[in-house]
Amino acid sequence: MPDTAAPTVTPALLGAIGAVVGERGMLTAPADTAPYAEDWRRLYQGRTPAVVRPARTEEVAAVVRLCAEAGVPLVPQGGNTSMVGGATPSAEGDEIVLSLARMSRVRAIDQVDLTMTIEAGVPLKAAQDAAAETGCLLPLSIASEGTAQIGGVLATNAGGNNTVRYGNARDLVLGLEVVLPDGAVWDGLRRLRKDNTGYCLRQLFVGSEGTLGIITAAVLKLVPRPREVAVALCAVPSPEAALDLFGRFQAHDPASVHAFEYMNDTGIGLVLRHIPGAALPLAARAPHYVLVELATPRPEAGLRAALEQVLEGALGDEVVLDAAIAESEAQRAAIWRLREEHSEAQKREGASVKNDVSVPVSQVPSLIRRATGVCAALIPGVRAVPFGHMGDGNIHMNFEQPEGADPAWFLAQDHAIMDAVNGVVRELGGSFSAEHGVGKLKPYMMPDWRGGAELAVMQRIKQALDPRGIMNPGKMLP
Ligand code: 2HG
Ligand code: ZN
Repeated sequence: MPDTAAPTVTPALLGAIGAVVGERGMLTAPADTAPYAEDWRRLYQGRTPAVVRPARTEEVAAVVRLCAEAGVPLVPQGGNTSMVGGATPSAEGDEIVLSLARMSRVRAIDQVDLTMTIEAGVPLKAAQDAAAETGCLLPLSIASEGTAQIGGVLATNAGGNNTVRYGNARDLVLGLEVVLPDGAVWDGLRRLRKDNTGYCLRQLFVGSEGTLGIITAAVLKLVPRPREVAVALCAVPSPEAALDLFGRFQAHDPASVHAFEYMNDTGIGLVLRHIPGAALPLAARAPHYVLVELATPRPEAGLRAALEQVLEGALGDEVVLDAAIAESEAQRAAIWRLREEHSEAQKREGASVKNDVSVPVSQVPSLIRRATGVCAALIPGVRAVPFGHMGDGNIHMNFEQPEGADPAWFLAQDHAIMDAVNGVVRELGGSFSAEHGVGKLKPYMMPDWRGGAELAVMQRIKQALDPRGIMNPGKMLP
């Protein structure tokens, strides 16, 4: 065997890992490991000899130490909802998946400091619920929050619906606990609002997609829970009108704008077709839609009146064609469902190519129009399904296969579509990955977009922390 051959996973290694994590912590039967080896979009079919499920930080550290000694790669995995194959093992079957799912404790919540100390395997929704029970809000909300786990959310610097008000996952992290590629544990679980003591290591690991270490726990910022929430679904004539409406809400009170989401009628049509119970609370379909959520911790702040006032002005100026304001929690949830089920509806409709891109907020209408135009010219009949976080400039500039087309044929055009969209994004001063990360799907874009000094520094950091390249190989860096 040549020296360069990847180290194989031996029965002895699996035995040693099994002794650390116990029977409950180890899956080796192909039927059990298969769901962990495929990505959510089914773009990648990987294989793994074992899924290791440690329950404590010391167990993670011991497993990493064993793999480091053997030179065997590890793929850290949370809820396995990556859109870019960020947590999928390779097809060769020589990478061990390390699932954080059993590290699922909320260690502490401090209502005075407004912090939550939480383990990596807690699903985001469970973390939100735990915060809500103490009268606080964890202000991070993403469509996959029922499944996505805190570790993955941080490792990918997730964004989602509340970025317009509270920033990305990065902005919510005060401290981290990380198992490094040699098995050492960095305990950085500080909950300080100010701490200028050298390089900010936590921000190095946030967004590093498991390539530098394994996040095992974090201290997150909380905010007081909203006492008033108002949600509306608005029909608008154009993306430009949607941007105009955003400006009106920002001018009125930027602190109350919790979410400002854009959708078009193709996306809404797919949700109405594929998601049972989904219904449009408006008199008629429209070419474009906006979901706006206002929220405030102030009691009796008159949010509803503020929402009506802004909408009345916009209706008068024909910036809004029609609007439905939620009258109950159930109606709020139903409106949000129309937005959150876009990915699922796209999946049920057939093959789609996703472009998780960002541009300056002012450029969102140009992005939607121009990217739609270049892809329509490239693939006649392709269906543009742009949706997402208009308030922070992150649009999921997705394309659904033409009706009746062969899904495999369409997916084979993915690079052509992504490159066409990215050409527009670059001209508008944007980024090819806004919130989903680079994963396995997009490392080839890195030299073009981040080459030169920036990529060289990233590669030196990787080399310094993980010289044997065992942490999530093939992800993020080319
Ligand atoms: C969302 O905003 C997610 O719903 C998924 O980021 C986006 O499916 C997508 O492209
Ligand atoms: Zn999104």
